[in-house]
Amino acid sequence: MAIRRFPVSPMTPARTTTRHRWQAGAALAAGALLLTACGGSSGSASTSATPAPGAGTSATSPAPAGSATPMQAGPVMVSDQWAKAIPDIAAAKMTGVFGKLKNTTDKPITIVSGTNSVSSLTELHETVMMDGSMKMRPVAGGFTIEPGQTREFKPGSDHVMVMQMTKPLKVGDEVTLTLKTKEGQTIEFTAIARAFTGANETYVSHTM
Ligand SMILES: [Cu+2]
Repeated sequence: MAIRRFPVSPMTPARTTTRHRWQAGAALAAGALLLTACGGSSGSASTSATPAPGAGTSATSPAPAGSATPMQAGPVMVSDQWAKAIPDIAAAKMTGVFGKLKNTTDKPITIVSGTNSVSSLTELHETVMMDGSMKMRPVAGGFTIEPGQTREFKPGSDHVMVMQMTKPLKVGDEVTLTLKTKEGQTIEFTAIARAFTGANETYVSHTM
């Protein structure tokens, strides 16, 4: 199994080309690093006790102006979209993009792939409990959104992972995602990078 702990670095460059199964919760520091790297992991209380930073209006992670303007993008209405700023890619060459996607069509859609404007690799990730800790991994089969339903992408849960970054993503920088559905639709929207420091503290405390 490709599972390891990472007391210092969340990921080596070599692993970014395959997958990352991270062991969150090993230590407070490890959890903080994980969030720095990926913006998405959680402890066992992920769905019940963790606030939703993606909501965009929480006190701990206020949205920069203009970062969460709802917009129609193909078959979905996108709202509260944001990306986690990565000021130092020496520690992490990836980040998460989050937001709420509402299927405004009358048919189910399944997001199966994507590209982004700041790196060469985009993955669709889920966060799952495995062997007693939370790990992120590419989701099998994509993300399905039923007609009229909203799927929220947020830290500690489903998210879009921007990988193999070659330069920092500073607060206020933009990431444009172009997602493709199994049905052939395109969902393109831009998320603005937000500092996630304050929310991290709350988040890690729940994680641990
Ligand atoms: Cu991820």
